[in-house]
Amino acid sequence: MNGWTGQILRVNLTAKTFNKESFTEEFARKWIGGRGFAAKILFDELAPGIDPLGPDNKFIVALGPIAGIPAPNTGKAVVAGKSPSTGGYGDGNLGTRVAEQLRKAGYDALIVEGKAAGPTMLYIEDDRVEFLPADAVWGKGTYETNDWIYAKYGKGVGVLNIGQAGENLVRYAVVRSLEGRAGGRTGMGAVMGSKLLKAVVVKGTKPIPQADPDGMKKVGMDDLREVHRIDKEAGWSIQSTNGVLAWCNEVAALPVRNFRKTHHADAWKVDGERLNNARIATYGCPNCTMRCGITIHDDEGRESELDYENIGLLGPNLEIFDLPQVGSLNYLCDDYGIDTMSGGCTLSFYADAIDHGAVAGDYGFNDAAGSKKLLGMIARREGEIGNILAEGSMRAARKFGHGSEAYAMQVKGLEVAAYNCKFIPGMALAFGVSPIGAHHKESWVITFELKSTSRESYGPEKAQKVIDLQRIRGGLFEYIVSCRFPWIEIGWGLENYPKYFKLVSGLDWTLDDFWTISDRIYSMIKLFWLREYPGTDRKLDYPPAVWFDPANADTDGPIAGRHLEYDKYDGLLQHYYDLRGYDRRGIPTKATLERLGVAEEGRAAEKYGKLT
Ligand code: PTT
Ligand code: SF4
Repeated sequence: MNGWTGQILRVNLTAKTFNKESFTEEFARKWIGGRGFAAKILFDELAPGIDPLGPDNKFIVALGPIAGIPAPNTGKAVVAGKSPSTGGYGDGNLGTRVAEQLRKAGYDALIVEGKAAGPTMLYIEDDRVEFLPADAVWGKGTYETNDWIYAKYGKGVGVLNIGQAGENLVRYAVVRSLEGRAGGRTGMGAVMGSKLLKAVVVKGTKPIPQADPDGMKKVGMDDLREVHRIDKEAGWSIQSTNGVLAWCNEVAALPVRNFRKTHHADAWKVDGERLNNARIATYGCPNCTMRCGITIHDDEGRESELDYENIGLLGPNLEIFDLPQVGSLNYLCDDYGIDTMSGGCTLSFYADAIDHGAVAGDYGFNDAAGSKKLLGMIARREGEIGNILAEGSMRAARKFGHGSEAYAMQVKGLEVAAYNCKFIPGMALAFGVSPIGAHHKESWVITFELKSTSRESYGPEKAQKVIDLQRIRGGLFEYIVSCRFPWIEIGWGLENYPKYFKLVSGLDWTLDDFWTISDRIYSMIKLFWLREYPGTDRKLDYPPAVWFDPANADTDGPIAGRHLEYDKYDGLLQHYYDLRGYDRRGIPTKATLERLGVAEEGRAAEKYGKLT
């Protein structure tokens, strides 16, 4: 089957067995790969209500038709499972050699089931699968684990591994790869840990089936060079993702002091220019010619690779404006395998809760030493507070009480990315309706909102833009599986992706064909949530309450006195539902499901909430 290997590898850790399963062309065309495959498999195979940290959950690695093919930025993989942080569908996307190696081994996806009897490393080489003891690195960080694996197999293999946070079931533990990369902030590291799966190592030697391999090779190599040229000309990778920090500060969108403030006079100390000046090395994912991993020496002299999200949430949001100190917090998150974003938001929530008298504690903002100590306690679930914070801000708030849930910066249990939406309605909607919790990956509508339309508006144009971006970002790039940065950051045209798709699969599709796939996947993920949260309603799609609170409005700067308004937000949410064909509870209607080819899944979910 050109474009797909046509095989999924299913591994059972309890029984130490594995099967190679074929899928049909119809399945491939309907779900394409990556998030599409993962969501469909999880919907079909997980009984609603299972414990995400129990053996019934599944850990999935899913690739798409262009993943691993030499072409712009295709060294990416989706990791997915039922999320321990949200209890809904969860996934993440990370740069890794697994993308290429798993496909060369002959698989478009890996499904890991059950629970091992002891710490295990899964080794996959083409048709061979080995269940190897990982006791030597259980309890170790991801850097040491990576080195241990590389020493055994060399650096060419694909590796996914977890640190102490995943082992100890921290609900926002990530999966790590290639030393600088991390993914699955919805807790996919904890899903691995719950299965006693320390690492997955993959080596493949077979060709990836393609309709026109010579054509793909030529176009792919030419385009890699062209992307490199455009990036050099545009200069994006000089500051990479952190180029946005100064702008966020200027437009009052920076998270400062647990999102209480939106800008800070010291923000420049951790901006893109300072980051570039401190650069000691640059890392990138496989098949990438616009490498964005800017690495600096942290306060302890270790190498730490920093992105905007990591800096925003471990820096200004904790009122730490010292780049090497932020680097240290980031290094610890990487080594323990803690999501920098949820980790940063959970720490800032704790400091805020102490400030507001919800809990007593010896911690506060601008406390780098205390933050380092707490990250270690979280990773080990040490002491009462380490254990509470390992649960994330939503569950910690429920424990602390005193109204603290209002300023736990999360949606559906996943902490908010580094965009302070105190007065940015469209971006607040993007967080609210993201299918995995408050992640910016689905729809980064903020630049459209602040540059092309009115910030004040709660109009349908914003809801439409959120949908357009979801189709591209949470859709196309997550199921064809490649990095979206060439498109979003340097303007690499979307029309290139149907072109690559045709070269590998032989199918001549338009972008509109892809948008139908995106809408299908979003609708099915909504059904996944409905089954987990029976009787679900629109309140699940609301951003944190503090953004609506007049008492929390800025006292100075560009949005002084402004805040989100409930009625207007609710109207914006309704525009979104109407445009998507969802009912007032945010559930796709029967007609929508029928149109998108997911009526059968709708019937399977119907007993958890009547469809209209
Ligand atoms: C992503 C989230 C992000 S999004 C960042 S920085 W970003 C944080 N990175 C972390 C990290 O590092 N270490 C750590 N311990 N925790 C971390 N948590 C945070 O995780 C990432 C890049 C980036 S950098 C982004 S936006 C883009 N994301 C893409 C995406 O989601 N899909 C896609 N098709 N292409 C993308 N390209 C870009 O990739 P999650 P990565 Mg990560 C060290 O996965 O769960 O979605 O969380 O993927 O390979 O590290 O690259 O300013
Ligand atoms: Fe990886 Fe950055 Fe390249 Fe994307 S642009 S593939 S995140 S190195």
